[in-house]
Amino acid sequence: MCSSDLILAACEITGAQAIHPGYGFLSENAQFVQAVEDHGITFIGPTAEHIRVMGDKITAKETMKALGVPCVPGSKGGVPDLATAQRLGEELGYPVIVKATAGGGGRGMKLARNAGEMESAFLTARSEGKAAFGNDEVYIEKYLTTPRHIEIQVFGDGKGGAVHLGERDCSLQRRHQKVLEEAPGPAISAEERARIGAICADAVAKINYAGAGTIEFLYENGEFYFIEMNTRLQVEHPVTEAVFGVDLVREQIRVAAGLPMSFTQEDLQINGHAIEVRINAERLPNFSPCPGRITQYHAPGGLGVRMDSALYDGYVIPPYYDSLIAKLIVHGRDRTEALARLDRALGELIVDGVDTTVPLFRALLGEPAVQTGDYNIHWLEHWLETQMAV
Ligand code: MV4
Repeated sequence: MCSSDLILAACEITGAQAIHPGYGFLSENAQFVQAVEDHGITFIGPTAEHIRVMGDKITAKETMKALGVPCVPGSKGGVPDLATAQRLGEELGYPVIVKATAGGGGRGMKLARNAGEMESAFLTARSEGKAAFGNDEVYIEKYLTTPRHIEIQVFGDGKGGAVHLGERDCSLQRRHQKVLEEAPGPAISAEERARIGAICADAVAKINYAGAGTIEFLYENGEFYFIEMNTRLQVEHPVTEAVFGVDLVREQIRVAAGLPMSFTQEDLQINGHAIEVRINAERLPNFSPCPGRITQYHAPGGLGVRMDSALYDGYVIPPYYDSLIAKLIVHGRDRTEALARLDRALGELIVDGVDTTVPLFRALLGEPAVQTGDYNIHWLEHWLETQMAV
């Protein structure tokens, strides 16, 4: 039996009425959700159909565009052959990026900086899509050179009602793994937030979306460009919970139970600033996984400090999963206060026995670009390269 069959069997044996999928494994698996639906069990999240539409990046983009969401200029749907790809490259102007429709999160993407690179980018994206996802369909977009990654949190009641809970700036990434996330975005004004937030809430309301969702954008020169939608609650949702003072998991369960959301758009006001750092059991500078036994653990605390972790003295981090072992979320009246709390909380934290990414965050807090929020999606990888050189 596969894991989804085992989970359905467990529901039958225990009489569980609903499944909360978390944010990994099966949370965006349309087949699993279809099986849950077919068994008359409630999936705490969107329908299998919504997951399917957003899982295919071409249909996701077409859907969002039709709903009035601003998208990256690019091909209309899939690109069938190299000649079409080359024509699009000329039309859009290089650089362009070729993306596998079944990819996402950075997988199956190839950059073509000029016409000479198109053939290899097109063929590689197509064969990677085929090999990794069994789908060789690709699409092409204008490549944005120095954007931020800004994602809008949305929440739908499944009956045509929806709200947005502002944005998170998740630009600090390494190899498509987020390292630090914050809300609100340091570069986003209240007017921009209200405008793009309303567009997103309106879009998911029109498709009767149920539960938590994240609409991902690249943000450059004051413009938002849709790239993907995640149909799950995300790892970094606590920064949104902190600044809006809401429990998103509670809302997910309410909506799944057929209850209304416990707030309206007007109720949702941003209070202060929140930052999350992902503490991974990894050895710097290569970020190689570092599983093993925790010999000493002490969590930070106090006002505005949330430590989401299952660690304890003696806990053994297994080597089978990803290396995220804790999320430290700090909240302050403003960004400066949140940064100060982060610094203090990292100083209190003790995780002994394995290497962690804590020293990375201590170093990052000393960087002017981090202190001012003046970074983009490439800043961290550039910075790490300069650090290696010292
Ligand atoms: C892009 C892009 C530039 N232009 N699309 C990477 C992950 C996937 N979600 C989309 N990604 C990108 N798409 C266009 N048209 C640059 C990236 C990208 C990126 C995006 C967000 C955060 C970090 C990133 C790191 C490298 C590339």
